[in-house]
Amino acid sequence: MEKKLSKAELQELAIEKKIKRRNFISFSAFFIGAGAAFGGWKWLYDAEQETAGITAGVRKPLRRALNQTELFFRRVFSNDHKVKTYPKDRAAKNVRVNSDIGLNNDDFSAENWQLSILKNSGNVLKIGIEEIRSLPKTEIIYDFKCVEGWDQIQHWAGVRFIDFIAHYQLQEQAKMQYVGMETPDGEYYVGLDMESALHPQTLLAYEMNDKPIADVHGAPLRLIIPVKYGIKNLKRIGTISFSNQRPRDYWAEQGYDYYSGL
Ligand SMILES: Nc1nc2c(c(=O)[nH]1)N[C@H]1C(S)=C(S)[C@@H](COP(=O)(O)O)O[C@H]1N2
Ligand SMILES: [Mo]
Repeated sequence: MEKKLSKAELQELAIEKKIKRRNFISFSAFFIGAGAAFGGWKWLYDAEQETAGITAGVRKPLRRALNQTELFFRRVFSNDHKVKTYPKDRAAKNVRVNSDIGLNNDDFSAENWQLSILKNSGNVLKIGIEEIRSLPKTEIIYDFKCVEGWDQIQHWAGVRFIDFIAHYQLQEQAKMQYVGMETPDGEYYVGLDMESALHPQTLLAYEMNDKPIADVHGAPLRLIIPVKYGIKNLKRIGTISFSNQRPRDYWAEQGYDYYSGL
C-alpha cells in the first residue's frame, strides 16, 4: 500500500536530500584537495634536481620559482641604482680580513700572475697587473657587507669592470648572461649575473686605502662588487669566463642564495 506523504514530510525529505548532497560535495572536495596536495608534493619530490652543485640540490620547479624572484629583483634594481658612498675619512684603516679560500697555494707567485680571460672562441687573453693599472682608475668608499653579519666602510680602487670590457673589446662576451670568476688555483669561485658585473660601481680592484692590495685581501687583483654581499667579492682573481648557464659558485653550492644581492 502506498502511503501518501504529507506536505511537511515531503519538505523534510527534500531537506535531507540537500544535506546529503552537501556532505557529498564537501567530502569529494576534501578528497580531491588532498589528492592534489599529495600529487603536487609527489611532483616536486620526483622532479629532477637542477644542475648538481649550482644550488645545493634544489628541485627544478623550486629553482624556477626562485629564478622568478631573482628576475623580479633584477628588474626593480637597475644599473642606475647606486650603492651609497662615503667621504674618504670614513674608510676603515684596519680592514677586516674574512676568509682565505684559494689564497694558500704555495705555487702562487705575484710576479708571474696574469689574469686569464677565457673567450668563448676558445682563445685565452692574458693580462698583467701593470697593464690593468694603466687603465682608467675608479675609486669607491662604501659599506662592505658580509652575510655573516658584519659590515665596514672601506676604500677600494681599480678599473670598472664595464671599462675593462670596453677596453679589451669583450662586448660580445658581455652579451651573455653570466660571468664566472675563479682564484688561480680554482679553490674559490663565484658566478655573477651580467647586470651586476656591469654595474658602474663594480671594480676589478688593485688598491685598498691608496696602496696595492695586500695578499690577505686578494692581491694582486680582486673583485669589488658593492651590489652584492662579501661572498661574491672574489679575492685574487685568476680567471674570468662568460656563459649563459650559471657558472659554479662556491657558496651557492653550500646552499647560499646564488644571487646574493643586497
Ligand atoms: N678567494 C677568496 N675570496 C673571498 C673569500 C675567500 O674565502 N676566498 N671570502 C669572501 C667573503 S665571505 C668575504 S666577506 C670577503 C672578505 O674580504 P676581506 O677578507 O678582504 O675582508 O671576501 C670574499 N672573497
Ligand atoms: Mo663574507
